[in-house]
This record gives sequence, C-alpha cells and structure tokens, in this order.
Amino acid sequence: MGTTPSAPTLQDQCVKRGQSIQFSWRANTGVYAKWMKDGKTLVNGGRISIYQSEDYMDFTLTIRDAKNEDEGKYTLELWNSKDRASGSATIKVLEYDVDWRTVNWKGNENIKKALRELHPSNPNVKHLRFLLHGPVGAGKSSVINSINCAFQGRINVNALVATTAGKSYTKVYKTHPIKDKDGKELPFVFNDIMGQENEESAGASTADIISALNGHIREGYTFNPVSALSESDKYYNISPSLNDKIHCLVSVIPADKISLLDDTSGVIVKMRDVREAANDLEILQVVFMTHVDKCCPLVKEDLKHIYSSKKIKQAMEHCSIKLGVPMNCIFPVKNYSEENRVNEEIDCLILDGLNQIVDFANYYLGSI
Ligand SMILES: Nc1nc2c(ncn2[C@@H]2O[C@H](COP(=O)(O)OP(=O)(O)OP(=O)(O)O)[C@@H](O)[C@H]2O)c(=O)[nH]1
Ligand SMILES: [Mg+2]
Repeated sequence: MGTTPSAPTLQDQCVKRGQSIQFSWRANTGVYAKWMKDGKTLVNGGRISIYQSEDYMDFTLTIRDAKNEDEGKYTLELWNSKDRASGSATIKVLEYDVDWRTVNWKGNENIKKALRELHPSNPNVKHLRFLLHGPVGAGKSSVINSINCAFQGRINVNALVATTAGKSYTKVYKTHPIKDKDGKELPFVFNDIMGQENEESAGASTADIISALNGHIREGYTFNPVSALSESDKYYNISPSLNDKIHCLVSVIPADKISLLDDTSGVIVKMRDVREAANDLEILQVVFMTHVDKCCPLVKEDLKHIYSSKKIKQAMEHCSIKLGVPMNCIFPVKNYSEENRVNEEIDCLILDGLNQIVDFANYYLGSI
C-alpha cells in the first residue's frame, strides 16, 4: 500500500425501477474503501451488495431492484497510508412509483364516438376552431395529421409536415378539417400557421397570430415575417363571424427542447405575448407537448410510461412555468412521424388531449 490512490471515476446513471444499479472501480494500488450515499456509509445487506477483491484493488457496489429511495449521490472513498481519494456519481430513477395522471388506454372508440356526435354549443358556429402556434418544427402540422390518422385508422401521406429542419415549412394560413374514416368532416377544424422564431424579423409575427385569433385572416394568406397583414389587404377579413374566430389556442411545444428555451428567448416572449392577447380575448389556451419520445427513453420504449416518467412531468412543469398554462391544460402527445401503421397508444394520447380541448372550447362557446 505504498502508492497514492487515484480518484475513482464513477458514471452518473438513470435507471428504471426494478433494475440493478452497479458502480465498479479498480484502484491503482491496494486501498481501504467505503461506499456512501448522500454522506451516509452503506453496508452489506438487503438489496445492497458490496464486493472487495482480496488484493484490495477491485470494488463494486450493487443495489438490486432499484426504488425511488435509491436516488442520490454515491461516493467511493479510498485511503491508504499515503493519502485519501474519492469520487462520486448520481443515480436518478426515471419513473414515479404510481402514475400521476390516469389514461383509459382502451377508450379510443368511445372518445371518437363522442366527438363524432358533438354539436357546437353555439348555434351560430359550424365548427369549433383551434389555432396551433409554436416554434418552427414543434410538430404543429403533425398534430393535425396525427388526429386525422387516429380517426381514419391509417397513416396519411404527410404533405403538411416538414422533412427538413430550419425555417418554417408551413407558410400559408389554412383551415384543416378533420375527416372521419368515411370522409365525413368532424365538427372541429384546425388552423395551421408558420412557426415562431427567436429573431424579431423571422417566423410568424405576433401581430399576425393575434389577427388570426380574432378571425381577421382569410384562407390562403402567406405569412410575411417582416410585415404583418394590414386592414387594406385582400386577405384581411374586416368583419369576422364567431365561426371565423378562434375558440381555443393550442400552443405546441417539443418536450425535448423546452428546457433549452430560456424565459427571455424570442420564441417564449412571442408565445407569451400571444397568450396575453388570447387572455384579453378570453380565449382558452392549452398546450400539446410533442416529441415525448425524444424526451424520455422509457416513453420511447412504451408510451404507457407517459404519466410515470419523471422527465415528462418535468418537461410539462417547464411548459407550465414558461408559458403560464396550468398543468391540467398541458397534454403530452407523440405524433405520427416514422410509423407506417396506426398505433393504439399514439391514438389514445392524441384523442385524450383532443377530447379535453374540444370540451374546453365548447364550454367557452356556450358561455359567450
Ligand atoms: N419523433 C417525433 N417526431 C415528431 C413529432 N412531432 C413531429 N415530429 C417530426 O418533427 C418534424 C417537424 O414537424 P412539423 O409537424 O412539420 O412541425 P411544424 O411545427 O408544423 O413546423 P413548421 O411548419 O416548419 O413551423 C417532422 O419531421 C415530424 O415528423 C413527435 O411527437 N415525435
Ligand atoms: Mg407546419
């Protein structure tokens, strides 16, 4: 035991409940060792096994059947007559022990039936109208496509959706009906717009989005990031009816990017400005949080982990704080992107969110 021990390097780990956690280290010299969790010494027994080789150089800590209580900072402390050294790493458990929101994974047909039979609560309105806004590439157009896929029971050739990242793929203001399997239109429509960008003179302008909320933009208008639609333009509808106005604003945010968008970023500021305008107009606001499969490996593996995943809840909390939308108005969804067949779980999250926003919008219409 004559050499100074070098500091152990341990890797941070994210584990699923029930998995085994293991840290190993081979020292450069014979040393004494102890393992600690959050400053407390660990001992052999129960789910914990501590191994040390006869030459005092190999050390392994194993914890079987990971539980939430195993989260924390683990340290391996080494010492000999020459010196001491230590190294640490953290363990994160990816899931809660119980789902914090419930979903009826077998409820798709009932939701579709209820939505087919829905009547707007105001006789002057033919369709409930939703406006989608959010950053470029967030998945706005994909939300419309996914809802259509869920009703039609097949994947559509997706002309609406971007195939390359960068500038907004959607440039023209358009109303998209949702069609049932037999081609019949459902009683709600989605207005898709150009994505928002951080730079002042790029992406859909806040003024244009507010005009859309008020029903002032006609079909076919091409967004111009540097000049908002003016009243004299042929695409400006001076006297919109209640049917032309937006009944619910849907912010679309990618779950895997929300933590990167800081409070002062152009997109967040623009989205908050639109939200404030919607508030003044008493238009309801909800969030569809997309790309959940890119945010959490557990969810990528199985969408049914959506409400036990800590990463998803954290991303939803970020959305809530950054956009000022309460948690119960945020719906995590996975859009159809690479799939070539419809999938019950993808449909389920989309339909669950749709059902609730249709309910909100219809209640709003009944109250004005
Ligand atoms: N993995 C995954 N990919 C998604 C999801 N939603 C959208 N995408 C992909 O993200 C890319 C952008 O999607 P779009 O729907 O075009 O996004 P957008 O918000 O309409 O974008 P712009 O019109 O350009 O502003 C496409 O390649 C989609 O297939 C999702 O939930 N998961
Ligand atoms: Mg688009």
